[in-house]
Amino acid sequence: MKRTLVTSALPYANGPIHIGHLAGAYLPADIYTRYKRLKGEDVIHICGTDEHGVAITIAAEKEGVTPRELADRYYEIIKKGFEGLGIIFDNFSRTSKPVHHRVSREFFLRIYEKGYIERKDTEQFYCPKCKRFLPDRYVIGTCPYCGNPSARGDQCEACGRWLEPVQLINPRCAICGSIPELRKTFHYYFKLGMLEERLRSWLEEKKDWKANVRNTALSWVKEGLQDRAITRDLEWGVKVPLEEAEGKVLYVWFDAPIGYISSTIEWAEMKGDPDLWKKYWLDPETYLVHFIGKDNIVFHAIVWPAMLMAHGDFVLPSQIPANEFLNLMGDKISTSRGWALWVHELLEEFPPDYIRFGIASILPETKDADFDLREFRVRVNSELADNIGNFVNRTLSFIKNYMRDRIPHRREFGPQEKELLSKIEKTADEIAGYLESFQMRKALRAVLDLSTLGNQYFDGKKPWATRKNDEEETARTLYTCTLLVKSLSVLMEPFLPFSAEKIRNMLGIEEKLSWEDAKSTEIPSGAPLGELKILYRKLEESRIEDMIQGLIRKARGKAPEGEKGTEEVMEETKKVSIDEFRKLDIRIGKIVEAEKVEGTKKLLKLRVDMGEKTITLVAGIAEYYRPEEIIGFEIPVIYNLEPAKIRGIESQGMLLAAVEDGKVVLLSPREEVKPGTRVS
Ligand code: B3M
Ligand code: ZN
Repeated sequence: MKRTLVTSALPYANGPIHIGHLAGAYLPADIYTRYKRLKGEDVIHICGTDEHGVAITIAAEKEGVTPRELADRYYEIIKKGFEGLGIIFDNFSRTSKPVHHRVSREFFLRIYEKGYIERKDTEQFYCPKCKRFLPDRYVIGTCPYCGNPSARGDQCEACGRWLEPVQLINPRCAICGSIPELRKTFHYYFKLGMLEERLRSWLEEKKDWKANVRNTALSWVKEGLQDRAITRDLEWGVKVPLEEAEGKVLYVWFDAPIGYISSTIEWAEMKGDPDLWKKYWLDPETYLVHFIGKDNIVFHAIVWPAMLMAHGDFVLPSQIPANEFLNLMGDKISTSRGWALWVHELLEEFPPDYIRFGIASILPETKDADFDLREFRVRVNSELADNIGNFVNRTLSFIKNYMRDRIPHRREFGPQEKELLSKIEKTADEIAGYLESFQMRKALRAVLDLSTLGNQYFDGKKPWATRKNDEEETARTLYTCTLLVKSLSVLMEPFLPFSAEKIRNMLGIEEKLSWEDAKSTEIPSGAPLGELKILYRKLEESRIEDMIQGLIRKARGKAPEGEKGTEEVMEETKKVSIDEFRKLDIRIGKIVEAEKVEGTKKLLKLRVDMGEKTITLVAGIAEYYRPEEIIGFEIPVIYNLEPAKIRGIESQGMLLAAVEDGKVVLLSPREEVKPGTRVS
């Protein structure tokens, strides 16, 4: 039987998980694993937190805690978030655990002994003020490739390139801002060049990979692979297992992927069968699938396979279905700007299946996607509530109300039933095919289409009419609908596990169903239904609008550099004193220029004459007003608001407008006044 080892990228334990992370790796990985499990295949899903490296130490320094304290805190938050969403791991480990340190050191030693690692003298930045070496993100400067002035020493966020700190132009210490000096040190280099040929032909063969992943990796290999330092002068991390290397730890991108192995080993130990991990990692028949976001492609498709090749014992990845990025409301997700939806917060707003559904239906599988809360609401209401929810609830309530609450007995199927049943069978295979090839969106679409067919069948058969004079026909209809309800509960389970279980409870099915059960034409006839519950409630517009306003307020409350941490803006509307109100400097301004903000659907950039000067505002009104029609409008502006960077543009105030059911309506004085006139 096919054996599958699924991994999801190990999240850094330096903050909670947001929807971008979910869309990149965790949700598709969970959908895939759940599907394999329903198929009855041997599959495990392995993950854990990535707790080393400069991403952790910098965050810890900023919060004034130790790296361990930081990691302890976020490990719990991240783990709880996944649990709340029903993302199931067979093991969710931590790279700070002894087992991981041991396995990483053994890995290093093995490839060191095989000659793939070389010690080299080198120069490295050292901050004379902080009195320490500055690896990776401890240095910021200008990217030598694209000119981004705030590139980090390990990677440039603007152009995506993997950098060495010494490549930066104008380097500065990220902590104190001093100009660092170069000091002599030595490091251990992984001789990637030795594996270049092997990597290239291995990648060439991966014709079944997603094009973006294979092309990116191949083009990088073709540029030629340089030796890379895989150690750092740092306290926090996996100690280099060589006596001469006192004070050095492994580079986080060297030890982190080894976490996939150490987490599997820990899992086997916890199961009381310490050798169990071997059948996953040592048997070449294992199908190893790494779910990641696209920023991790080079490490998973080049460096990690090279490490595995150098080591020699372990299986190589079979698939790396990397997803593209997810944006939020037309703008890039940015934790430092506060522009993100966090899992733990979303779970307070919505049932987990709503969140899973909202993201699964727009997964960035082939290109970047956008999570828009308004579209999310429409989709939940029309697809979950009006389509699946409606079909399940109308079927089961009919049985409850008119069929003595018992699942009807099977009758001979007519042509319509046969057609529907063959459609169910075909769709189940189709969905399986989509899931096998990582096309989760299409798979979900097919589930929804099947439910649409169910609704059409129900409408066409009119059981509410036939029940008055044709018991036979009514039973046939409801038997068939119930079959489809059961099938849906199986086919939707990878996406909507909580509702799938609810449905089975309503059907009174206690045993675990398998993928094949989606196609069977058997249901527990004569059995009473469980307690009926509304499957999905519609989302109200006002709730979504409140969330959007909260998001905007939060992003505004953030310092542009995000230095302040995640302080929450008070959300509840409290009474304000007259003094508090007077702090607001509201004035009338006149719009003199307006243009769309490139790459967004909702934003306009305005130049507003305030009398004494002209200021720039970024406003989310592009869906309601065309730039040319608002020139000359007079609008109230909060004039003394802390400026905020929106899409790289400094917005120097905020316009006030009426928001009616989500629609923005601009306000103006009844008669024209001079620009700069105060509102009080
Ligand atoms: N922690 C990077 C990230 O969170 C990294 C992934 C490691 S996977 C082995 O983007
Ligand atoms: Zn760059």
